[in-house]
Amino acid sequence: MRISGPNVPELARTVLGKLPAARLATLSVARDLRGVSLDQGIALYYPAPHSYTGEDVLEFQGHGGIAVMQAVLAAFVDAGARLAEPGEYTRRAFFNDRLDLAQAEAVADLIDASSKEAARSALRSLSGEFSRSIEAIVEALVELRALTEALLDFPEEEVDTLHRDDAYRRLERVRAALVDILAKSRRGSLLREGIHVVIAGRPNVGKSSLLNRLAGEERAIVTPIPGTTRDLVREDIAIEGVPLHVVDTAGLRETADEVERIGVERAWQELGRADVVIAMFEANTGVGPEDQAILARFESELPAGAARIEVFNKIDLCAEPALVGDSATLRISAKTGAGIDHLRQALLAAAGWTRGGETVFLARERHLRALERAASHLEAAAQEAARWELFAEELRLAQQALSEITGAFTSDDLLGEIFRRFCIGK
Ligand SMILES: Nc1nc2c(ncn2[C@@H]2O[C@H](COP(=O)(O)OP(=O)(O)O)[C@@H](O)[C@H]2O)c(=O)[nH]1
Ligand SMILES: [Mg+2]
Repeated sequence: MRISGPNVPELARTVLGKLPAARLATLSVARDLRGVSLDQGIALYYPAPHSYTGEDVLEFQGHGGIAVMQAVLAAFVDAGARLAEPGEYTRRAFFNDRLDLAQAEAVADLIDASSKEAARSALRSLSGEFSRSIEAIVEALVELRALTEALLDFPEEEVDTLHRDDAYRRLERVRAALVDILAKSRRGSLLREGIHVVIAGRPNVGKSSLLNRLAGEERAIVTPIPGTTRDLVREDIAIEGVPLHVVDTAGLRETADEVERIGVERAWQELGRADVVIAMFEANTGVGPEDQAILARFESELPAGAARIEVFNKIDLCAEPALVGDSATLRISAKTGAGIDHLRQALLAAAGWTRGGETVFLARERHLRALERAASHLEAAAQEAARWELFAEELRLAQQALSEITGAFTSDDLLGEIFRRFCIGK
């Protein structure tokens, strides 16, 4: 249980009988207002400002169990405390300057992390590494703006080339730094959001078998009967810590069967939202006319940025299965598992994930948009040769976009939105 605010000393005296010494684990008994013992546990007192929220904080560790916990909670509430709202501790930490906004978001991301890699990136943001690299750019921008203000005071003819060159050199450095952060953030956002992978192809090529193989369990029904899969089957898997949302679809074909027809429609809808499409064929028959028709329709139905991986399945039925891992097209057997590791790597590569221990920032969509906006303002500034007013304005807008990330410049609506998504007690 965690309590924060100026009344903490008084609440501790009422419920625990005493205020524990600062930061010293203290065996305490919690009692209700009538003096009935409820639980015995460890109390910890963190006087302001050296606490998570920056206020006086008391933590009580009881034995657990819902009834006991609720009784102790009720005792604190009877003594004058109120229940916390979702994310309220972190919100107070933000308003008391214990954390900036990107760090506050990292708290939620750390709790929600679905893999070790995502957790590590969230912790990096929480420690302030992401914020510091943003701040560094903001500082460089502030210097550049000051320099530009000085240039504004002179008529263009009198601005010496030395100053002008200096301004452009600085701008280029800031742009390069921003490009670097953006790349790290885009990669990191894959860890947070995951990749939407859709398996598609004509009936019976082995799509459901592949989903099961990737999932490591029998998720979708597999039979030799074409048209077995009629609805979407979704499965979340992780490759090297990157979450993949894999969707198996009904085989794409014209059909008179009403249920199957709806399934095929859903498959096309799902394809329209894919990050990566696995286009599946049979290795022993190759790309036939039905496959050609599907490929042709891909051109108009797949989203512009979607990556496509062509996979030939059932190589165990082929004469020369040795061709596994051939670079251009992937040859696999969903049945034996041959080539599946290559496919896993291809999926990560198609999504833009690069292997290795490099730094990535577990950026949110919000951060990416702000970074992209800043980048486009800097781009615009670079186009403004010698119109210093416009140059200065673009720099100002870029700085503003970046400041939204750390919360130096953020609307109340956005703050409400961010903290509402926390769980209670964080
Ligand atoms: N020999 C062989 N058979 C496969 C392979 N993958 C799938 N099959 C078989 O092909 C048939 C159709 O598979 P299924 O996964 O249901 O295909 P879907 O219609 O594309 O989902 C089933 O009988 C599977 O056992 C493979 O790699 N090798
Ligand atoms: Mg199927």
